[in-house]
Parts: sequence; structure tokens; C-alpha cells
Amino acid sequence: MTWLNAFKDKNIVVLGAGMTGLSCLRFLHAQGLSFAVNDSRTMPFESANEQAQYEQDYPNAQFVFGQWQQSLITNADIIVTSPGIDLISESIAALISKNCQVIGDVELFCLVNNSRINPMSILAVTGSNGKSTVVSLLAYLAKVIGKNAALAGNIGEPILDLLQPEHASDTQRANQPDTVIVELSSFQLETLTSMQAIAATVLNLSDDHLDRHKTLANYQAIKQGIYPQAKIAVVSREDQATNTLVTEQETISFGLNKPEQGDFGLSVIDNKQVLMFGEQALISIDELPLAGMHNALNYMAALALGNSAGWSLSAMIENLAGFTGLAHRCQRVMSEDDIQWINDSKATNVGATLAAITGLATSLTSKNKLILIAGGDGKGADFSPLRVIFNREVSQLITLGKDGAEVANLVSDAIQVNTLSEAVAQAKKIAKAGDMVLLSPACASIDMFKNYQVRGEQFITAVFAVNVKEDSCR
Ligand code: UMA
Ligand code: ADP
Repeated sequence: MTWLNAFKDKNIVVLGAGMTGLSCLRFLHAQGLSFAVNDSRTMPFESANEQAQYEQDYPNAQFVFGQWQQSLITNADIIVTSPGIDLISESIAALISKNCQVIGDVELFCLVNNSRINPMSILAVTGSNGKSTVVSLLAYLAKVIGKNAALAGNIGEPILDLLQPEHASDTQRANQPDTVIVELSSFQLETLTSMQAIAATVLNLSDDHLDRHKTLANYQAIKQGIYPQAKIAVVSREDQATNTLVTEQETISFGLNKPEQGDFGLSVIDNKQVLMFGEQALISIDELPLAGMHNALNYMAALALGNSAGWSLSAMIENLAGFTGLAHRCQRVMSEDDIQWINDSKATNVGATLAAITGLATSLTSKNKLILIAGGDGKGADFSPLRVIFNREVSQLITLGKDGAEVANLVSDAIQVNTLSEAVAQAKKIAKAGDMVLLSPACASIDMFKNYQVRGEQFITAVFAVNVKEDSCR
């Protein structure tokens, strides 16, 4: 209960009224605490009616919208902030007093969880790419092998929603999961210091969110903030930059070469690439639905995390093939034109697009072309790591969006278009049967779409439209 004592009679301000802010509101309300919710947007709710409903349901909360409220923030003892708010930005940094405790929702979860008699165990995942795939795979494995685990964090499930209040009944407590599989973004890690995970990993690192974190070194340091109190650090042998700060704890490593005892890796057995745990052969990767070496690494990271939690390795291996992946990640779009249309809209950074091209180009014969649609909001990233692979593997680059011109400059003959449907129509003109058209933007979608899902769905619709048009011309 120490955390609750530290919160009682304090000026608590929740910053942001999005998914995170509202989960903080529900949690603080359930503890009987009073607090304010400040959002710089005038109407963060869908409508005035929704706001009125919140005001009625949460009388212990004061809602202040439209600007950062100076008096509120300056007088706060505790600020619980949302990940999308850049606390270093000048508009807010100057308002926060030196004595104020600034925490994120995941930190609040950990403060509470650490103080409980039976805390939930935590498996924590970060990295520039593959987080959602790995945590979803882990959640799938947990379910099929009968573990009581829940998925939370950046994947879209605010973690505080998993906590039962202090006064919860035994039945309510019994419904609580015993393990949390948490996906953490760099934004969430910035305000997190108290997490005591059973195992934690930084899957990989490539330029991302540099518009906020400024330098790759700073971004790397923030990502590695996942390790300090983890019992086991699950580390990549493919990218030393992911684990320069791992010091004292036990480690399990994963990588594409032959592993040491206790680590995960690959070995060629009877001409097949086989997942290995030390000397033990686990499963051939051609039996697994998620293709590409990046997914081989994702499988290993998930197995290492599950293994750290004491889950049976053989039970996980038996069920590995049952997980068929998430939408908008190198997903085939059904069409009848014999062109392979691939939706990788979730490739919102350079590393993801590199992985997609590397993984998919190997499946094309020398006669087939790869046509790539890329561009969007680059978030300050350096696109130059894509130059070599674009020039080697991509027959035609088509670009769009805010940073489309910068992406186009990587090759000599890119076509620049204004809309995604134009990009698809251009690709359709060029592609022949057997060719592949890949949407893998290396950029965020927010310059043109609500989110990457909408971008992916519009791609699917556009592919469908060019196929229908073709049919009606026959
Ligand atoms: N807001 C302000 N001022 C600002 C910025 C935001 O008032 O300067 C307000 C907005 O008006 C809005 C609220 O803050 O009302 C939104 O807060 P938020 O941006 O933190 O978003 P949430 O809805 O709380 O969702 C967050 C994560 N969003 C971000 O990190 C941007 C979600 O990740 C996450 O799923 C959710 O918490 C639950 O944990 C999304 C994401 O895009 C998917 N993550 C990035 C990524 O994956 O690359 C990091
Ligand atoms: P995240 O949650 O970190 O954004 P996702 O699993 O949603 O990761 O995948 C995002 C993008 O990264 C997709 O385009 C996917 O194909 C690609 N990807 C997945 N795993 C990896 C990996 N280990 N390395 C590089 N790219 C990856």
C-alpha cells in the first residue's frame, strides 16, 4: 500500500486524454483519488456529450482541455503522462516544477504491482521492429499452452486496465492474469524506472522517432532502459547496439548463427535452416508461417522470453506454426492477376522496409520484378541505408507522401505520385504476372492517413479496384 500513501492528498495531474490518459483516469478513480486531466487539444473526446458523460461518471476528476494549464502543471506533485507527449518540448518542460514526480502509465503500473503480495510477472519487449509480432506470438503461445497471461502496452491495451484496485474482492483478484506480456515503445520507456521483469528484450534498433529523440545514441539508450532490473536479459547477437548496457544479469541470446549452450540460433541440418536451442534442434524454419530471417529472430526472441517464464519449450515449439501473423505486416493481398501484391503498411521505418525487401526478394526468381511503393512521414530518419538494397533489388520505386521526394532520390528513376491509388495504378501498368508489388513505406502514415491500418486498407482497396477495372475491360 506504500504507493497509495504516496499518492494520497497529492496534486495529481494526468497529461493526455487518449487511450493512456483514460486508463489512468479509470485506475485513479477506482482507488478513490482526486486528480485533474489536462489535454492540449480543445476536444480530445469524440463529442461534447462524451465529455459530459465522463464529467458525470468521474466527479473526482477535473477536466482541463484546450491548452497546457500552467497553474495546474506547475502545482502538480505527481504527473502521470501519456507516451505521445514530448515532455522535453518547450511548451511543457518549462511548466513542470523540479520537485514534481513525472511518471508514465507503465511506471505507475509497476509501482503498484511491485507493492503487491502476488505481483504479476512481466515479460517485456521493445525494439524498432517486430515488437507487436513477438508479443502477439507470445500471447498466442501462452493461450494455447494454458498460461494465464495478458497482452498490454504499446500494442494498444493500456497496462493499468489489468490492475484490480486495492480493495478488490478475492474473486476479482483471481481473474487477474499472472503474467503480463508488455510491448514498450521508446516513449513509454522514457518515463519507466521501476519495472522488474522476469525477462526483457530489445529486439533490434534502427532509426525511428528521431524527430523526438534527436540522436540514435539517445534512442538506443532509452530503449535499453528496459534491461536494468530485469532478471534475464534476452539479447540479440545480430545487433550489439541493442545490449551495450546489459551488465550483471543472466542473459539468453538469439541470433542467426549456431548458438552456444542455453542460447537460441540457427543451424543447417539436411540442407534446412533449423531453429536451435544450444545443441537441441527445435524446428525447421520452412515449417513456420512467418517468412524471412527477421521473423526467425522474432521466433527465437519469443521462445527465449517464454522459456525465461518457465514455459515448456516443447509445448511452445509444438504450437509455433499455429500463429499466422498480424495484419499489415508483409501480408499477401488476394488478387486474380497473378501479381503478388504485398501489404507491409506497418513498415513505418527504414529497418522494417530493409527486412521486408531482404526477406521477400529471395522468394522471387531472376525473371520477376520487385516494384516498391514507399514514402510518407520519415520522422527525421536517414533513408540512406536503403540505397544499396533499392538499387540491387527494386526494379521500380514509386514514392508518395511528405518525404516521398527524399526517398525517390535514393534511385535515379523513381516515379513520384500524389496518392496511394495512383501508386497502385502505376504499379499495375508496370507489373507482369509473377512480379511482386510491395507497399513497405519506411515511413509513418500520419501525413496522409489516420494510421498505418487505414493506409494498408486503402492499399487493399486500390489493388481490388485495379483488378475489377481489368475484369470489366475484358
Ligand atoms: N496530447 C496532447 N498534447 C500533445 C500530444 C498529445 O494533449 O502534445 C494528447 C492528445 O490530444 C490525445 C492524447 O494526448 O488526447 C493522446 O495521447 P498519446 O499520444 O500518448 O496516445 P494514447 O491514445 O494514449 O496511445 C498511447 C500510444 N500512443 C503513442 O505513443 C503516440 C499508443 O501507441 C499505445 O497503443 C497506447 O498509448 C496504449 O499504451 C500507438 C503508437 O503510435 C500505437 N505508438 C508509437 C509506435 O508504435 O511507433 C510509439
Ligand atoms: P513493431 O510493433 O515493432 O512496429 P511489428 O511486428 O508490428 O513491429 O512489425 C512492424 C514492421 O517491421 C513490419 O513491416 C514487419 O514486417 C517488420 N518486422 C517485423 N519483425 C522485424 C524484425 N525483427 N526486424 C525488422 N523488421 C521487422
